[in-house]
Amino acid sequence: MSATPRYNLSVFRKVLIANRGEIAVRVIRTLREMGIASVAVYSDPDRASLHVRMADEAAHVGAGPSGESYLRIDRILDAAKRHGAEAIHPGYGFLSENAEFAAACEEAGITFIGPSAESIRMMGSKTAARRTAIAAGAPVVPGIDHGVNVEELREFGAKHGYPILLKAVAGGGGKGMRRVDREADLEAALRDASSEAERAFRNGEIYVEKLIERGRHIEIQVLGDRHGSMVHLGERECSIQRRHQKVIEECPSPLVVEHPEMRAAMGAAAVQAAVGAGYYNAGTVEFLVDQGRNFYFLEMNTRLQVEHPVTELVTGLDLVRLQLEIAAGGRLPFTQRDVAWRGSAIECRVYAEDAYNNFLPYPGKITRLNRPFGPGVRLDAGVYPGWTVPMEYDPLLAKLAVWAGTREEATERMLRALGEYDVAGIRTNLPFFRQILEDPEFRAGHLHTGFIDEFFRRTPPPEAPAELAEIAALVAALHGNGRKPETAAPAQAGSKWLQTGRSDSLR
Ligand code: MV4
Repeated sequence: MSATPRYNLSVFRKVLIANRGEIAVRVIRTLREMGIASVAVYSDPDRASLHVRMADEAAHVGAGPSGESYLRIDRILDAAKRHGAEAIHPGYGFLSENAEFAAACEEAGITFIGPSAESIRMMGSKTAARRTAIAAGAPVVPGIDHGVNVEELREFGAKHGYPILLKAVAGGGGKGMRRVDREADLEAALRDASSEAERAFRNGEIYVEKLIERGRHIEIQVLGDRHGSMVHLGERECSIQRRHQKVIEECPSPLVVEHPEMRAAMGAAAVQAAVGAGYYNAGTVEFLVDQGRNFYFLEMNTRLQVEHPVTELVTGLDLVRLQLEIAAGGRLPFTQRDVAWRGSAIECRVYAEDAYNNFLPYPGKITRLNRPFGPGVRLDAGVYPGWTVPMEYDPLLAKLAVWAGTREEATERMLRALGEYDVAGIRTNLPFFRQILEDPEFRAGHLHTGFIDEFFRRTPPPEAPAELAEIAALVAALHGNGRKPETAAPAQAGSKWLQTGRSDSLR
């Protein structure tokens, strides 16, 4: 008896995932649904990781530090060849936005599941991206589209006024950014930004934009095939970030719900910018929206994003499946008119970090894990009970996403799911989400890039869990100071909580 033939014999038979953790698991799941064999790669500390257990095959690619494993182009390609993979999905992070890697894949006759090396390279230069957006007719923040010196900065400040924002040409994700409020601070700020950029990207070039305060970070998902079709899949609101790490994302944006015409306007601008870059596969165009609801192109991410599940929940599409079909030369199976948005989705990024101690990474062994299930709950996780979260990598454990008919219902559903979520052995940022979701400003949809800062200033620290209170009581008893156990731990957490808020962002 032969197995039932799968529909998509024209896609790939075997795909290697050049990543780890929850995103590798995410990709493996779609590969399995499509009847495509999966090859995981792993480093020494990832030998027993979930993605390795779930894949059909696995290849060891080196030691713990990513520079010796997940960033080794030669070893990844070698693994793909040895295992007979026809294509590589890069996930996010690691080699996903490395033009050299995309080129090396194609050179080796292996399909890179993403855009061309040329598109990656172009968008990797934030000034080239600005020029492309301008040429395509997308609005950009007033700025200078090339690396600048202090004289050019002075001139820009005098012409446009302060505050201004220095940014790294090779940057992205907030590294090498400096807010400047007055001309007297320019020289030192340029020096700092440039040396930070040099260290992070080995490129110290800096450009400048007018700073938009309390803007909203709203991004548009785009999807293009290699036959010239491009659509947008609507927006994600990502304004809730701390230290340029997104914490909560949602679709739709509460602002777009109030002003529905914004979706088509931002969508059209994103599609124009992507078409202008000769883009194909999945990509994300980031916009900043000011208080007058003007939107400006910021940059384009040439990969699948961490927060893609909220778009999937609301559009009903599988972005990884579409990425695979497009990479295999397929046409987009729908047009812009067919894309529909239904309900509301929210995602929380669950990290192994101590919400009571300045969000310090807190890896270790997961001794107990009870996960949320039920209506409208989606959990993209890369962990299992008994597994030790390694300290070498980003401590993202899981993405908890919920879908419901409205934002209010989604918020209640998230709170319910968070209540079911129980992790022991390590610390997580789960208590922090409960507080944000109960925050009146969050509930009202009043989101902006300064949200977390202001939240820390107006919100008392979360109640420390019972264990912490018990330890505090024990310590208090040992010292015989007669302090009330209930107040000891939260009071201590309180100082760290506020300290976190103070050091955060650009407002
Ligand atoms: C900005 C900005 C305000 N004005 N550019 C952050 C990362 C990168 N993608 C671009 N980012 C920003 N660029 C101008 N001209 C605000 C952000 C920004 C941000 C700044 C501080 C704290 C949190 C933020 C979250 C999203 C975007």
